Amino acid sequence: MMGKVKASDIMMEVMESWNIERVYGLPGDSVDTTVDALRKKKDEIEFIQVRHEEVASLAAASEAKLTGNIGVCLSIGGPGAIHLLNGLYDAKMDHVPVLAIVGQVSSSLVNSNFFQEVDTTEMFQDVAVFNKMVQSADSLPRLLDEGIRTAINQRGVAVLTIPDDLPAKMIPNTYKNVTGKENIFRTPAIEKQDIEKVIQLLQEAKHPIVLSGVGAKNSGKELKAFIEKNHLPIIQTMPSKGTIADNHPNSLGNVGKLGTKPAYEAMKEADLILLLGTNYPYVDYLPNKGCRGIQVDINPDVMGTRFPLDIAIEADVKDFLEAILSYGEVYKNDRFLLACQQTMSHWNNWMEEERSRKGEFIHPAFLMDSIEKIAKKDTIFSIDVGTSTSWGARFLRVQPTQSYLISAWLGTMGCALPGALAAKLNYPERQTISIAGDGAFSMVMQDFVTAVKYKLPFVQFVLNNQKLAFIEYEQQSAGQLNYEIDLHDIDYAKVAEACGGVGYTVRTPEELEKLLPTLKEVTIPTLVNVYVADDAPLPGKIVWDEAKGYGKFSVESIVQEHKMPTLPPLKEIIRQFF
Ligand SMILES: Cc1ncc(C[n+]2csc(CCOP(=O)(O)OP(=O)(O)O)c2C)c(N)n1
Ligand SMILES: [Mg+2]
Repeated sequence: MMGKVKASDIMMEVMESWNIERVYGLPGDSVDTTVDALRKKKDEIEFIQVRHEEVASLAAASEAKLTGNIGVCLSIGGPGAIHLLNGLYDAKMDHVPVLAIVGQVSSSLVNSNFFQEVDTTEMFQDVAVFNKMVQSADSLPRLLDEGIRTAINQRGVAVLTIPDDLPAKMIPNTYKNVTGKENIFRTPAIEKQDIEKVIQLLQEAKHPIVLSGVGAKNSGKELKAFIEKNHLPIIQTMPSKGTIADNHPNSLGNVGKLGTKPAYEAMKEADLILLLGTNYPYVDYLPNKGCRGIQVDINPDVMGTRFPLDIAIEADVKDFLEAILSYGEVYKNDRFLLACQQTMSHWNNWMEEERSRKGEFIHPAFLMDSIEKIAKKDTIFSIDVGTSTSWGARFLRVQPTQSYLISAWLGTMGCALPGALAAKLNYPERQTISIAGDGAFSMVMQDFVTAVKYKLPFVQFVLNNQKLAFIEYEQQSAGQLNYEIDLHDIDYAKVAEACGGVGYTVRTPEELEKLLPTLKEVTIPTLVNVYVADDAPLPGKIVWDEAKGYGKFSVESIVQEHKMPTLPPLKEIIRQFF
């Protein structure tokens, strides 16, 4: 006869069968039995205890972004479940799989307005692709397996709400995972005629450009070969930064408000755009009408949603690139690339001036330059939301061997520290550098102690400007008076020390430079409280409507102080080449 086992113990088996190595969470009443099962399995599945459940879900989302595996977080129902929401939205919006295991009051008390009873199924409705409350212990393993599978397949969030009494029940030991990742997820094959149509459009184009996104992240090698062989300029979306080295000769950097002027101009001059694994949303920065469009994406739902297409190919970008590469050099005209490279060299000269700006204060561009100096071949950068997003996007030249972690679509403050925790847990050997503003860091700073507790040595830079600078500029660009953007200062170095880590404070470029060698190899979580200069994060292309609202930072002062108009427009440069 088939034996009986505790439902919570089978849950662990299901998770193991999906190669889940770790759960981020905080124990509590409605998940006590599940936590007890995790305790028994602690050699196989690690429990990372956080101080705020939001950090658990953000770390789980970061783990999924970094590793490609599903991230898992766990919380009690009610207040803990509510805390999870932000990180779950981050996973949803950046299309990565995350499982949230959430407790609930006992089955007999569900729907009785009991203590801490929150209708989690209702609450998670918008965020989850799989969202079920378990009704019987017998169905627990099946639903857990289905949740994980759905989250991976749909690159989204699965929430499994489990009433308190169910995990302790004894159920028949009949669960078998017959699915397995490799068996069920297959990508569509590429049609030869589609590739030939792409080649034809490419050969008809004078100004072709590639915009690559997260869908191309796992095909850096093929993408590099494709753009090099065919003399194509490439622009990368911010979340895919580093797929092609930022300093690759064909790279025009990122596009958009935080992007480069050459990228903006190349978009406007393009007569063919290849969208590879991206659903880039800011249509104002995409090419003008009349430009032809080719999109390759594994998700047919996003085809043509941002830009009218001539060809849509449902495929993995890697398969597409391999297929087109088998035709060899299909585009021989390098004139547009040469023109783009010339504008880029002007831009890079300007960037160089910005990064070497050294004076009384630490300019954020100088800080990024310094961070680049201590970075290693395989560094993981975890970047927060605020002006640090702009400085990182603009000044950190990321390599394909490095990783660049951001909250791209939710854009939530407080994402960098959880990202760094996930980075060090998954890749203990890789150097990890987290960069956050003072506002963003203080949203999650209690979890610096989590890094200390689990011995996760990374460097946390806090860009201390005692304000919400990003919002200050936002208010100015909207022509509003600044209001409630100043932040009371905190001694962040002391915070780090209070947690058992190491804390430094630097106020001048010299102090920073002196500290750099120490930061190269850290064995204890280390925080650097950097008092930064009050610099505006300049857009690559100042759209007039936005610029005219600036008060303190008038267009003129931006242009004069940063010498922007010295950059000759691509339009003029193109004339030399055609
Ligand atoms: C959770 C959350 N709340 C509010 C915002 C809106 N927001 C975006 S950037 C920013 C200011 C960030 O300030 P800080 O971390 O100090 O960085 P700074 O811009 O000063 O460099 C705010 C409030 C957000 N993105 N996320
Ligand atoms: Mg700030």
